[in-house]
Amino acid sequence: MGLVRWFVGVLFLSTLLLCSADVHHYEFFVRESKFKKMCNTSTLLVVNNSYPGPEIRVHRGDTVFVNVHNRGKYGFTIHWHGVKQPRNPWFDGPEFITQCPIRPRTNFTYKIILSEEIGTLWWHAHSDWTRSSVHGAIVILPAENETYPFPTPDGEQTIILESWYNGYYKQIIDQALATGDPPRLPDAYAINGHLRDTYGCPSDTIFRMEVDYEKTYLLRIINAAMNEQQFFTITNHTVTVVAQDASYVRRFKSDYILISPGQTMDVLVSANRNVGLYYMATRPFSDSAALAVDLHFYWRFSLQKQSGWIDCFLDTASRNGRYGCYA
Ligand SMILES: [Cu+2]
Repeated sequence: MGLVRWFVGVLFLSTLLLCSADVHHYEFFVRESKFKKMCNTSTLLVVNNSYPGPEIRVHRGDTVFVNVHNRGKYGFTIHWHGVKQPRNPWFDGPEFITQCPIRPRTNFTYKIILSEEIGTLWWHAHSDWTRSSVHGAIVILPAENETYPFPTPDGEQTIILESWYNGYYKQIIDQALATGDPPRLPDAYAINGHLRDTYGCPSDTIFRMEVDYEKTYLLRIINAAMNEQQFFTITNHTVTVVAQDASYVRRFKSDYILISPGQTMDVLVSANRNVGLYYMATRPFSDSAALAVDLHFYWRFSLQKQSGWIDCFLDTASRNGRYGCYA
C-alpha cells in the first residue's frame, strides 16, 4: 500500500511539473521592407516589418511553435541559435542541412523545444545574408518554480547589436558571391535597430533606455552583427556578467564586454551614478590599422603620388589622427 501511495505521489508531482511548461505560438510574416537610415533608403528582408524582429519570450522548459510565412522573393530558413532541441533535430533550421529552404509563398511551422536553456538566445534566418536583418531575441525566464541565482532585477532590457548597410542587402551579398571578393564592411552599427546620434543624418534615432535611480537592470545583450566582434560599454558604469549563451556563469564585474557574432551575454547594471544621461556604446574589434572597420571615425581621402592616386585613410579615433595608405 505504501508503495502504491509513493507511486501516486510521484505521478502527481510529474504531472505538476509538466503543467508548469507552457506552449507559445508566434506568426512570422517575412518580406522585404524599406528602412530609411543615414539619409539613405535600404531594402532588407524582415519579420513582421520590424528590424530587429519580434522577441520570443518564454520560461525554461516551454515549447514554442513559430509559423514562418515566406512573403519574400527567395527561400530561407530560420535557425534557433543555441536551442538544444532534444530529439527534435529536424526543426533546427540550417538550410540544406536539416531542411530545404522555405519557398516564397509557402509557410513552415517550427517546433522549438526548450529544455535546460536559461537566459538569452536568439533566432536568425539561415541562408546567405538573410540573418543580417531577419533576427530577434529568445528570452528564457526562469521556470515558474525557479528563481534567479542573483537578486531579482528591477527591470530588464534586450540589447541587439547589429551591422547596418546602405543599399539592397540581397544585392550586396550577391555581388560579393559573384566576384569572390569579401562583402563590403558595414556602413554603421545599430543598437536595437537605432543608429546613433552622431552619423550626421538628422532623421537617425538613438536607442534610449530609461532607468530609475538605484535600481538594478538585467541587460540581455546579443551580437547579431554579420562578422564583427563588438565591444559594449555604458559610460561610468560597470556591468556584472551573469550568463552567457543561455547558461549562468560565475559572475564577474567589468567596465566593458567583448562579444562575438552569435554570442549572447546577460549582464546586471545598477543605476547608481549621479542622475543624468549616459551613453551605451558599441564598436567593432579591429587589430589592424589598415583595416579599421569603424567607419564612423574613419575618413577616406586620396593622395597624389608619382605613380598616380592612391587610397589613404585618416583614423580620427586614435589620439593623434593616425593615417596610412593602401599599397
Ligand atoms: Cu546561429
